[in-house]
Amino acid sequence: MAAIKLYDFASSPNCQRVKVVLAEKKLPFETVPVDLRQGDQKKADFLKLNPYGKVPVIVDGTTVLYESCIINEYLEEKYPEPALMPKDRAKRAKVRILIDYGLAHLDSAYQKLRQEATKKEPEKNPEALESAKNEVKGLLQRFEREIGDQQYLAGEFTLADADLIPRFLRLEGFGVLPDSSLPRLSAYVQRIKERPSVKAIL
Ligand SMILES: N[C@@H](CCC(=O)N[C@@H](CS)C(=O)NCC(=O)O)C(=O)O
Repeated sequence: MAAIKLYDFASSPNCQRVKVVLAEKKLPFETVPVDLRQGDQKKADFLKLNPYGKVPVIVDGTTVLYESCIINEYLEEKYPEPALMPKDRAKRAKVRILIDYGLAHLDSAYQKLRQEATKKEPEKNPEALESAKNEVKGLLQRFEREIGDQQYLAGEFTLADADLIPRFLRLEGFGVLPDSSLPRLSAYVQRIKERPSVKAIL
């Protein structure tokens, strides 16, 4: 079986979530670097693979796919062992709700925070940054409740953990996590960082 090709930019969170799943499933893959700073993702050859002009893209035999969460669903279906989705249909739906919450529902607050956190000095605005952090922390309470006394977001390690860990790592970088108002989520992020699949993207 030819190795899966991953068109990758090392620090891209969207690529990282695919790398976590490839590693969890121990699937051999080769990375094809795409230099986003040079605009490689907008070149004609790359646009043939992904008309959106973004990474990640995977090529698995004759299958070419983009959109990181969709790639991960494909990998789960095609390479079902070890399973990263629950057997129960309703629980699988719940995993997808968590992913949607963390990536889509939380996104506008996350983007606001990212904008504030990455401003350079004289534009920096400490009040606006604090307020953006607090808004995200409020939304993260959902995960605090979901984790409860479980190890991972949906009990066992699932696609929810793989898909959301790059975002939680960014939130650490922005100083939102760890936080005393989010003790379970903070401990969870430390715990998940011990998994070899996550260590590999740190
Ligand atoms: N929804 C897409 C987003 C992909 C995405 O935004 N990739 C970024 C890197 S993290 C990218 O390629 N940006 C380059 C650009 O937009 O030109 C996914 O989940 O794969």
